[in-house]
Amino acid sequence: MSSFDNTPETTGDLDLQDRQALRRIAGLSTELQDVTEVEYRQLRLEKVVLIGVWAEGTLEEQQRSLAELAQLAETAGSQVLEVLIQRRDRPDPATFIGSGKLEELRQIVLDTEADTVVCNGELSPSQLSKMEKVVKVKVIDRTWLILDIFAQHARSREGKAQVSLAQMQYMLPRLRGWGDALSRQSGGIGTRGPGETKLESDRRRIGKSMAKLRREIKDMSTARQTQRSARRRSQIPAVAIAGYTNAGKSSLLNRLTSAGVLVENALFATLDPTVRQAKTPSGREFTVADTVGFVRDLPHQLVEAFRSTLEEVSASDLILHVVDGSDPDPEGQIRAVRGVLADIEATHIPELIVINKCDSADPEVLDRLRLHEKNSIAVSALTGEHIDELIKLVEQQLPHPQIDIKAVIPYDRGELLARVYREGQVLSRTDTEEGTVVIGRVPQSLANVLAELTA
Ligand SMILES: Nc1nc2c(ncn2[C@@H]2O[C@H](COP(=O)(O)OP(=O)(O)OP(=O)(O)O)[C@@H](O)[C@H]2O)c(=O)[nH]1
Ligand SMILES: [Mg+2]
Repeated sequence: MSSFDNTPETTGDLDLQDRQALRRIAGLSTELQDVTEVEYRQLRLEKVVLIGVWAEGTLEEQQRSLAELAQLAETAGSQVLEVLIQRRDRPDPATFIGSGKLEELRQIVLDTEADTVVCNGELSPSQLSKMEKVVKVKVIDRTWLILDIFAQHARSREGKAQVSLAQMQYMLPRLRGWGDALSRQSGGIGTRGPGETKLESDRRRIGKSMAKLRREIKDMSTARQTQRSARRRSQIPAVAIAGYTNAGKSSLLNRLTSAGVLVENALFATLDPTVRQAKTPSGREFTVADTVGFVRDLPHQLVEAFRSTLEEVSASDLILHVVDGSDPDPEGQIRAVRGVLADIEATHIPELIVINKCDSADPEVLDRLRLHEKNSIAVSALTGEHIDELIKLVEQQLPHPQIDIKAVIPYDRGELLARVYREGQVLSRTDTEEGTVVIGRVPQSLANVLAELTA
């Protein structure tokens, strides 16, 4: 009997062991060698065994967490062969799972012919290398797995640079472990003397590459910043779509603006931000941005590296926080997303919870969510259900123009009247002999222009 707590009874309902059901994507691998000469550990994730330590929470939570790890592994292009949980008070500081269990893991790796073990957590370099010494195949952690998916999905120059930066940040403190593993592979060369020298030069090289990447990312984000400040000057409100990965953010952008952006049943399909123009039914302009999805314990290296991209969220006027209502743990999604929003200093921005996938969600779950989240609405980006109501809510919650005005706009200044409609709120309008008398509220910049007419 295996002393792992993963007898079929405990994980059977996870469906993870049903190998036939798992998708296999061949030929995907990290392609970042052009960015730096640093030797990346090539991740040709193919046949993997997942392992988690169940230290806290319920078994159900642990199973969900491993189910998500399996989804991440599949997204990275691997085939999940086996999922194991070890019950422990806490992960072993030396070897993650107990050292006795490592031998069992080795046996499972041999039996299944796995080539990689993925640990559910972020492991220290020494934990990883100690595990590798026993199981004798590559051992990676959840953080590196997510970084690998980002590397595969990065399309734009900016996205690629951001991912490289995050990967280097992850690697920098781990170079020693890496060096050991490499020298072990190359046949027992002493890890001290020459190893230290290589370590020093690797560190220096990575440090330099990181500085270069930071500069590049800064330059590349300038264009977007310029656009953003132009919008800000003209006071066009910015709405940002944020939320858990695969919640339906891109689908919602498409619904709201017919943007035609990529929608995929995959984690982290979107990495690059898309900003589109939209209009409220009464004609007020605003922009909507779709950007990278979040996940539980999103690697902090990624949050750091994607900071300029995430400014689409942290510099917005209203956040549409999309949550997948059909997920087994939507509240957990909301918590995880709010954690990242706090990291990027976006908690002061008004937040409207958009409970998506109402077409396939359990009505009781929808009721529960609506009860706890007062400012929320259940919609379906897929069928379009309740999207009109959502747009009305967005209109109500866009920042209101500040200045009360009463202006007489001459008939030959029609463009000004159009701006009042576009940028502000018209409360009343009367056509008189001198022109159109408008009472309303507008942003300061427009109020200044109108002041001359009012005088
Ligand atoms: N049933 C249902 N499925 C939906 C709905 N909205 C989106 N989906 C599906 O959910 C999956 C993810 O949709 P996306 O719009 O790509 O999700 P995303 O949040 O942009 O995902 P990432 O960019 O990967 O973080 C796709 O398979 C969509 O077809 C919905 O309202 N109902
Ligand atoms: Mg998307």
